[in-house]
Amino acid sequence: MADSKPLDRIKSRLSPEAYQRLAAIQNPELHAFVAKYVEICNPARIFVCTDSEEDKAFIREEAIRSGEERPLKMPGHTLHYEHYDDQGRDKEHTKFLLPPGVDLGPDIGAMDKEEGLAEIHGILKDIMKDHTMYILFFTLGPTNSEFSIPAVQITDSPYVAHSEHLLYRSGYEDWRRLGEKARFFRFVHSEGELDERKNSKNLHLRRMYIDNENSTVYSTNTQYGGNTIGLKKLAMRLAIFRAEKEGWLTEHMLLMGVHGPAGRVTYFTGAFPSMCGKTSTAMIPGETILGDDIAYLFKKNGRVRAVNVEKGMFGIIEGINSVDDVIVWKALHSPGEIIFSNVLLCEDGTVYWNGKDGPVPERGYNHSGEWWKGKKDAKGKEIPPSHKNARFTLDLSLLENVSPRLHDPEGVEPAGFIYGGRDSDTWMPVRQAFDWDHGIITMGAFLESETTAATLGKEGVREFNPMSNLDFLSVPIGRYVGMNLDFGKGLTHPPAIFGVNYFLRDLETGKWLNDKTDKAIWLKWMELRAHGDVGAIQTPVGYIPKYEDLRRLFKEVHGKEYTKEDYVKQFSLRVPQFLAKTRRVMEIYRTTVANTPPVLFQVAEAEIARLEKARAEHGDIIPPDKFPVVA
Ligand code: OXD
Ligand code: MN
Repeated sequence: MADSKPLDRIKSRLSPEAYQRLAAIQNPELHAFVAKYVEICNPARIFVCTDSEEDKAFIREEAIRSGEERPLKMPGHTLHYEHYDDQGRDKEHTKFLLPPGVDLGPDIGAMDKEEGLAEIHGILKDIMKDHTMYILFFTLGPTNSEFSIPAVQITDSPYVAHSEHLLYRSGYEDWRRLGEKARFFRFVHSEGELDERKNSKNLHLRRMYIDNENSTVYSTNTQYGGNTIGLKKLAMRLAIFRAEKEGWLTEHMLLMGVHGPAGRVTYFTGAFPSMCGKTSTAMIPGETILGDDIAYLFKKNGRVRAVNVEKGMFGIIEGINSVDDVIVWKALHSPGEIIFSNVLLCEDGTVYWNGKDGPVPERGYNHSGEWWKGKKDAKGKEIPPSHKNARFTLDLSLLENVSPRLHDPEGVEPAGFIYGGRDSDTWMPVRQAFDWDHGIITMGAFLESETTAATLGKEGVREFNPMSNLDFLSVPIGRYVGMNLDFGKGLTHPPAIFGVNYFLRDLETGKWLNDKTDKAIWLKWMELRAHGDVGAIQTPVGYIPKYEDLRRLFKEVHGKEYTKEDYVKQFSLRVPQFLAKTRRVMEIYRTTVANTPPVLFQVAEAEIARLEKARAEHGDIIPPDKFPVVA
């Protein structure tokens, strides 16, 4: 920017306090950015937020005063709605703005940068003329940590600002400390014009445009968190881009402590596509949570360090009940700051969501307006009480299983990485890779999952989703797989890699083969394996548990009898399915992915050869006892 004093350009629009707050951060690039978007968006008022409780309270009050949230009976609880057609991530209109000559491949939405910038700046012009602009400062990752990234969010939605206070660490003081050194991410969001229900109404102008080179993301005419909360899925794309340049990883991963024998706590990360068990795994009773969505992974002195980018949870509420989700259930029924979105408001002032304990109410109010049992939408489809992608937003400190290491600036060292998708017919419930490359390739890079309501579009379609991260990739897939493979090099203590599947069905009856709570057992087994405390069975696709170890764990953890019959059904190797999957995904890498590391094909071919050999010896479906036990 030619102007050396950008703050002075907008001084007349700022209160003395707001001016002072911006000036106290000595970062000319920040000042130029803020001035530019004040001039373009032309807000009616500007609020610059610090880390103080008073400022956070102001944002909360604004959310209610504006009508974007309404208070519920329980102290601290509020309710928010989005437009009926604005209930998930809009993949179609989420695009990278690419300079000429840059290509991210056919799976990643992109457009010409100049064209995209012109379009988005046109949309942003005067968009805040009736709104307050909130300017917020955060750190992605713990404050005062070498692993964290500073971020600034401009938004005119107090709901978005409020959500970010629950989900991210306030970073105004960190920004002041860093001054010019802050290599920051920046986000500009406007919900645009609102209808009488305070919902974005110009959905035809819903856009999420990502400019990697300038670490900037624009989001317009939408309110759904996955499209608007800049620090969540939008920042993730910027972080992947930066991570590639610097040799670290940004992953769609939970982070948790699994409690082993004699008080041992072992840390795990876990990558699952949206709505495939990531949050419920991180919330398993008896274990501790550090995060349920996004982790940064670094190498330091030959070891992996992991931090949760967030400090809160934007969780899916559907199906949460008092039996399966004891800890969240308790938090959702206690006073504390929680935003519920797109659930049913009942006549008695409480909320109801699909799958909650108790009878379905006869009527109420939800994302479709007045609601009654049997109500249909414009397409004739019955509207459930709450949206399938309805959410709750809270600070992890409201959960009794929060880890004391959550804010550790050094992060934690994971002993295992877990990859899992929604797979009805192939993967067994849990298995361990032979080594780093085998795990990254056959469990991470070959992950497929059936689509869910977290994104707009058809559900239940099997999709290729490497590391559960496809929706957020900002570098071409082949290079991203390469980053993951390279990350393992030079590690003195590489994490063990596991693949899990909570969604396996019986081949004949189509029935689920596992209970929701079985995942607690797989975690305990992985914890023991990460320390070499139990042996395993070596199959062509990795190590699987021995029956007696699982039987003991089921008994100890759930007091449950685990039968050999169940074990054999769950852990038999389904050779035709594994072969088909391996070939299907190899074909994708061969035909649509540029620069796939050659080792991917070698490892997959070797797996195919092992599968073919096993089939020749034992047939299509091979029970575990046909394979050798190893230490
Ligand atoms: C999320 C998602 O909200 O992945 O975490 O959609
Ligand atoms: Mn997610």
